[in-house]
Amino acid sequence: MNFPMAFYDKSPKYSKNQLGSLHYGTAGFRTRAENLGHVAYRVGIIAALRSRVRNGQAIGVMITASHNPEDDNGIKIVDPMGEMLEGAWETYATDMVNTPDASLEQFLQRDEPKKLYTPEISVDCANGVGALVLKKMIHFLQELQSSSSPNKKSLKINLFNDLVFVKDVLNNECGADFVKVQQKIPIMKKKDGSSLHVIPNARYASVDGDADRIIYYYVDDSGIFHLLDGDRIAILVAGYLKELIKKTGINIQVGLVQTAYANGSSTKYAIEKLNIPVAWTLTGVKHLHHKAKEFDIGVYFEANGHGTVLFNSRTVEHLTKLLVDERNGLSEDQKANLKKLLVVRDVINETVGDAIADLLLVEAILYDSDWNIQQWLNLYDDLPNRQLKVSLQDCSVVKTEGADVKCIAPAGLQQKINSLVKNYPSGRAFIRPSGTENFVRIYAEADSQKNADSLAAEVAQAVHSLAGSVGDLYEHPL
Ligand code: NG1
Ligand code: ZN
Repeated sequence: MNFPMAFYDKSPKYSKNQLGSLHYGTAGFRTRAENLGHVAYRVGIIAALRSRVRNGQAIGVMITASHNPEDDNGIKIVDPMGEMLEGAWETYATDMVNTPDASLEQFLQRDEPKKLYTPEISVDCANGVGALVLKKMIHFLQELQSSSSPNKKSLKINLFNDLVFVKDVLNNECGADFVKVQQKIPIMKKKDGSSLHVIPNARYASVDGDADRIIYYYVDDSGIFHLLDGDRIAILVAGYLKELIKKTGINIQVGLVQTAYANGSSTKYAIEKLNIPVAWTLTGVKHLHHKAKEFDIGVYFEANGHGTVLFNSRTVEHLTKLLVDERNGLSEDQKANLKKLLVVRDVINETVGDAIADLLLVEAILYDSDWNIQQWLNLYDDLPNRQLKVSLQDCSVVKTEGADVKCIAPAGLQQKINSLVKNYPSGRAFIRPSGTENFVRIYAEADSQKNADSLAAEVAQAVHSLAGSVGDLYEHPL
């Protein structure tokens, strides 16, 4: 017997009324309460199936008249994080509820909607050392797969750009920095030199040459490239942790640390939607790392994909003690979530700069949430942005303060930037001398790509004329 059939009950008390069809909408199934009997029974089945797909997490069923008269009612299904049911399941629910009694048995033999998460990812190794470690990991995962049940699929990792011992290919048109800054897919070479074709909607990640940064991306059905950078990883991780903590019922604070390069939409999402405090520091992971220690759990990622999660030692001690304390008063559900929280700490590498640990954490979160990459992207829309770099005679003439957002020298430059930014809706721009290259970096964001490009070019022009530039007006990074 398949799983849905375990809930099949022919008894007449669940029989369907014949009053036309119902549709699963925003309020779930809505109609007069007296007609919802069979719906309540079938929604129970759907919730059980959904729970199985979400790896046994609790699914909510809400019955409410909301603001309507008492006899008008609705039944709604709620996902583990309080989210609304997603599209494929709404259709499945509608179909099940409208199936005549005589065909219900047959309907339940059908497959319920598939999981959204697929345990497969392709990784661009930037032809760097990450490929060597990832190969070992692939071997380990294959062993794990052969020793576990065939129903449990361990993560399949496909590598490309893994020519570790070939000259002149490291970070060349590939790797995390290339993809982040150019906002396009890298070249995709296999070992034998042949090129791979990008698979629409499949999950890709790029690490950089020394595998301390990682970013994700995919190409949709229309061939449009979508980037999920360090800010997105930070939001995914912080949101997941926040939800786990809520489910444990324990009072722990998660904080996010960002730099001025963080996309404005990610900051807004963290503060307004996740209700997480955000601290800003100077660019460079040492600054972020230091700041992250101030939170019980500090999540930090630079937009370029460099980051990690830090668990304060007092917090870890507190959580570990709670878990073993038999009189902790926690329910089984709270304990399970507490264990998950500690597992996150095991997966992540608290020493910054481990793109592979970051990859495992992202995959674990997507798996546990049953999200595909599109759902992750749908959390918020990035503000279009542009980075440029300007070559100066002497970069040290440019001085900034306040987490790089204010330029205090040369005189008049910040005022000029302010006056340019004002002309662009959602505009923001800043400059800072690079700590790793002899350039001044320009960052601009605005409501459209055209505006972000134009604002960045105007700021570059201002730097050029006020700070003593040599060479071209500006260059695109790389
Ligand atoms: P500089 O060159 O100082 O911008 C770059 C990155 C930093 C950091 C360091 C070290 C950007 C804009 N800057 O520094 O975030 O990762 O390299 O790798 O990505
Ligand atoms: Zn690196």
